[in-house]
Amino acid sequence: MKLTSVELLRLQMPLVSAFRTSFGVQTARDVLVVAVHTADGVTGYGECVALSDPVYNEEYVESAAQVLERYLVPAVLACEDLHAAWVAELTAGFVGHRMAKAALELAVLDAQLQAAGMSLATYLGGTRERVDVGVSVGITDTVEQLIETVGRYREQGYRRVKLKIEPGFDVVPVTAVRQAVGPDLDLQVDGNTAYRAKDLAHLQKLDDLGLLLIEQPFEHDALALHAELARRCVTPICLDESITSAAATARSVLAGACSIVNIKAARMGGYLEARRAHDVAQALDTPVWCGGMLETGLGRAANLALAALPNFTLAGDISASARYFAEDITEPFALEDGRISVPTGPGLGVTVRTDVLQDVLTSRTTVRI
Ligand code: SMG
Ligand code: MG
Repeated sequence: MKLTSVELLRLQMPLVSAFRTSFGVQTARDVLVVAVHTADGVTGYGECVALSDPVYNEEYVESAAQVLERYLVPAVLACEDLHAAWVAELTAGFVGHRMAKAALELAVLDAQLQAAGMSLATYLGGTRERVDVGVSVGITDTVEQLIETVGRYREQGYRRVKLKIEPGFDVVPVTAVRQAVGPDLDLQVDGNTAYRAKDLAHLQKLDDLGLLLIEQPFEHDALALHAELARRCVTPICLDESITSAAATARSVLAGACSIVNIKAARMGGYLEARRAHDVAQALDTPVWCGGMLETGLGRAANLALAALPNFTLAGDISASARYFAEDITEPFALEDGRISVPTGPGLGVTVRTDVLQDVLTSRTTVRI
């Protein structure tokens, strides 16, 4: 495969409701989409999930756009016989910027699989037609609002709910939700690195609430601290921000820092590395689930394909399109009895709605050799 040009599209997409985490509030997504054009006339898409600011990890949308334009895209455009599996190698000389690399790799993978007539789920080794999904609920001003929001999502059919927590908004609201919903709803919490060693004893109080897991309370490199919490709790510890590669997956599990892994392909440089992380976790008898970054239908399609792999045994943060956007840039994904269908068409298996894209497009940069 030979690429003739690569476009970097910037989209401004308002969220249907504000999403507050321990690191900030998201009210809209400033999305970067990579579109690769091949000499054979195929266009492949990859969504870059970096946030507007470097608050989840060190990347942000401007940094991703810049490193793609200046370094990553030229490295790939120069290749006369490109294959998705080579994108990581061709860009390995540029340190970090995994979300930017993942978006480029996904666009190449989409083009390659469209040309081959194969779906991403089939290529990755997916074994399910529909996957269990959950919903991630942001921090609210009051406990009443939180209970009301959880109740609304439950009515929509979500059977697994993740509650965002932060110091000052944890044991009390989560206990109140557990009392309101009863023991049957699968509940989990996510601290997004907001806690420190002094909070160990306080976090242990979450252990009585029948949670599925406690996600990333401590900083990304605090493996020993997560291992200490794991020793003190019956509730499994799950890592998100720490999992930057398949090797980090093995390191974290073997250190006893987690017994469940949140797999986000973009955080580890792409869907091919995510598949390796899935395989490593499976070899270590560690279940995984698919994380989310408030993706559009493009990233959501790829996440559904990934979540079809056999060791994705827990519901992912892959909610219906309507939970995020009034209008998505692809056909929307709907919830069917707590699940979403995995796309079956070639590549990502979704179509970009050019009319919606035009409405939300804020800039377009074309990179040629
Ligand atoms: O895509 O439904 C979604 C959001 C899931 O909570 C979610 N993601 O730490 O797991 C996480 C967060 C990171 C993104 S917050 C803007
Ligand atoms: Mg998380």
